[in-house]
Amino acid sequence: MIAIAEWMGIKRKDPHYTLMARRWARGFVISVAVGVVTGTAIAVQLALLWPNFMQAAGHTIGLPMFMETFAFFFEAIFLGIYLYTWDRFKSKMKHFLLVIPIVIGATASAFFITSVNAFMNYPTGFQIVDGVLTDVSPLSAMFNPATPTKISHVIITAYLTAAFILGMVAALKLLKNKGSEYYKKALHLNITAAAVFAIATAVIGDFSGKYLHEYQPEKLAAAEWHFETESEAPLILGGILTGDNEVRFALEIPYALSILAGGTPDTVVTGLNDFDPDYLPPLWVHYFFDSMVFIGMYLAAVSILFVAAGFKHRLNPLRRINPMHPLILKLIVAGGPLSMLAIQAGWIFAEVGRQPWIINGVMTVSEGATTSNHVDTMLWLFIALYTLLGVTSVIVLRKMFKENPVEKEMEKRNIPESTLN
Ligand code: HEB
Repeated sequence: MIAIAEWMGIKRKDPHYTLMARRWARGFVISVAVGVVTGTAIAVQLALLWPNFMQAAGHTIGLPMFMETFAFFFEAIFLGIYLYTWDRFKSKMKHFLLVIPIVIGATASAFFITSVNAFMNYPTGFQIVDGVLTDVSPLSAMFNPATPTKISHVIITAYLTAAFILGMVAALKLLKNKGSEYYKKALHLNITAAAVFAIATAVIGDFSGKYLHEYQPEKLAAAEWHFETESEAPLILGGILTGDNEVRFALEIPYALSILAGGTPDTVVTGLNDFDPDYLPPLWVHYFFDSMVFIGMYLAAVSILFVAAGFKHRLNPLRRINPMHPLILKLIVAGGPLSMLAIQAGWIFAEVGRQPWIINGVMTVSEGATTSNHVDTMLWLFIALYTLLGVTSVIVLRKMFKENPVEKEMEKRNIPESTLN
């Protein structure tokens, strides 16, 4: 979003967009800094809590893990240069070029680290001889069947969330101060981007479903409480499961599970009854899958409504809706926290849905974990660390933007409140 805003500022010669890029970049620095600390915490966790996992899989996934660190440094170095060279170039385009490596670095970071998670879900690129992983091919471990859908779903939903968070801020400001042109443009830019990302999310989410059908059918069956192997399988939304595996109070969308799995209603979806009951994930993942999909639909509906209402063509049935109506603004505000919840729900579904495995079919979570007696101490320490980080980042971000509001910064930089002629 920073890159798009800076680009718009140059193309439209509109200092409002340039100011957005400046301000968002400052907030971004804080989240990158938090990312450094949590990234280090994860490295410590991997070594201390998952020694057997790291020993078994370290050779196979060492490459993307190292590449992730490399991508991070790439991003961080250019972010430093970017921040300090705003007014140093005669041509604004030159400064814009510096944001490209930041986008590449941040996205590559997500790419590499998610490929490690893809490997845990569908491990390839090695042989097991006497219980030891040998004949390692790091590249085929990295590019396993889970990689394409996982990486694209993670990256696009991260973009979607960023656009909604920034859109939420703009909508909140507009609810207070209806006239602000800066925030109207910020809202428009973010929610238009969000509509594009939301459609892409739905398309890729559909591919993720097809991936599960082919490679992790037990995860899909658990998500959908699908017990009998059959075609024309319905998608089950919400509901509760009774003691004898009867689904109650759910909304059923006929054929939708078969279509999600294979694209046609006659796709046969394997049911839970046909898997080894010792290796099935807990069935409560259903709620997490549902929440994610529901939020995905919500975000798509709200952002598409906003964009559609903006087209004033006489054939557009939504043209009479004011996209800046307080109700629409409030729906957008809700989209901010909801998108974050969807990310959490998606991860909980993907990870718990792989249980009891840490490396699918190769090593269980209990085999991968440490046998040390101090896991509970570690838990408290990490909770303390994450709480501290969470609280400080909120304080720092609030202070940063409260002390230097848009109006003040526009005055300081001689940017007019309106740039529309
Ligand atoms: Fe999601 C995950 C689908 C939306 C975030 N997803 C996921 C999965 C699936 C899906 C199937 C699993 C995969 C695996 O495991 O491999 N989604 C989906 C759909 C939808 C969605 C269909 C609707 C559109 N998501 C969504 C949203 C979000 C998300 C909205 C946010 C914002 N997800 C997610 C995550 C995850 C998921 C983060 C984890 C990772 C992976 O990929 O796995």
